[in-house]
Amino acid sequence: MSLFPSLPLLLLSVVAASSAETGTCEDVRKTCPVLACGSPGINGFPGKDGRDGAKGEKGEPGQGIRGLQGPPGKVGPPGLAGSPGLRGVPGLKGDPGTCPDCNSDLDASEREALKSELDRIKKWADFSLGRKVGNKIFLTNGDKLTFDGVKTLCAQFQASVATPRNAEENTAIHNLAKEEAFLGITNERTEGQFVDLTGSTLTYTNWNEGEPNNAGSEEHCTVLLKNGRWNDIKCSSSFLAVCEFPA
Ligand code: FUC
Ligand code: CA
Repeated sequence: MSLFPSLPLLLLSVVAASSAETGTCEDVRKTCPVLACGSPGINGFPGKDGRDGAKGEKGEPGQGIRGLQGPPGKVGPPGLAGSPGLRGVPGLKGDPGTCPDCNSDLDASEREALKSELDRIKKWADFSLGRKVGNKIFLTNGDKLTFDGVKTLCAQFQASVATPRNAEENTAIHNLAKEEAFLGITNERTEGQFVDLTGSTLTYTNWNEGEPNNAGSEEHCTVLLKNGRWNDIKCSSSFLAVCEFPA
């Protein structure tokens, strides 16, 4: 059993002691002066905790050393698109346009006059150049170019690289060309199969003895030799440019 009395018993003894001090002893003393009072009882236990007090005022800032600055935060989301810029300055005036049908305002007699003028100029050119064969005319400007260079040059004049379709055309080119000239014949697409520049199989050939031999495995173009026969040759070499025009 505990050495201490139970709580109700303890409270009872405190009340009894207090009552004895405030009332009964004085009363006794008045009526009985010879009777001595007892000593005061012991203090009771502290009461229960009171309610929380009102919140105090904010304290002074602390005195500790300021910490290091932290790393930057994450990148925020992109902002909204801005408003359109100012209108640019107007561009320069363009070149005059072409209009193939714009001569339609010529009357019939004017068109007839132009046509006959053109025919006379063509006859003059044929007579002067003397290289017309069938419906073709072969021309050179004397340039020596790579095969791609010859193709580009001829295309600039709505012409194509000279391509003899028969002995007569071959002779016409031979008479015109005083040096070895590229012909419009290659096997760039399929080794061993020479074709014209439209990709069509040749119906006329005039290879020199032992040609085409694809020397060095890099001869995919064709030149007209000084003897009038053909040799396969490197396309990157430069030879005379001869173009053929419809006449
Ligand atoms: C012959 C030709 C070649 C080249 C070389 C110099 O071998 O077949 O194409 O012209 O001579
Ligand atoms: Ca060859």
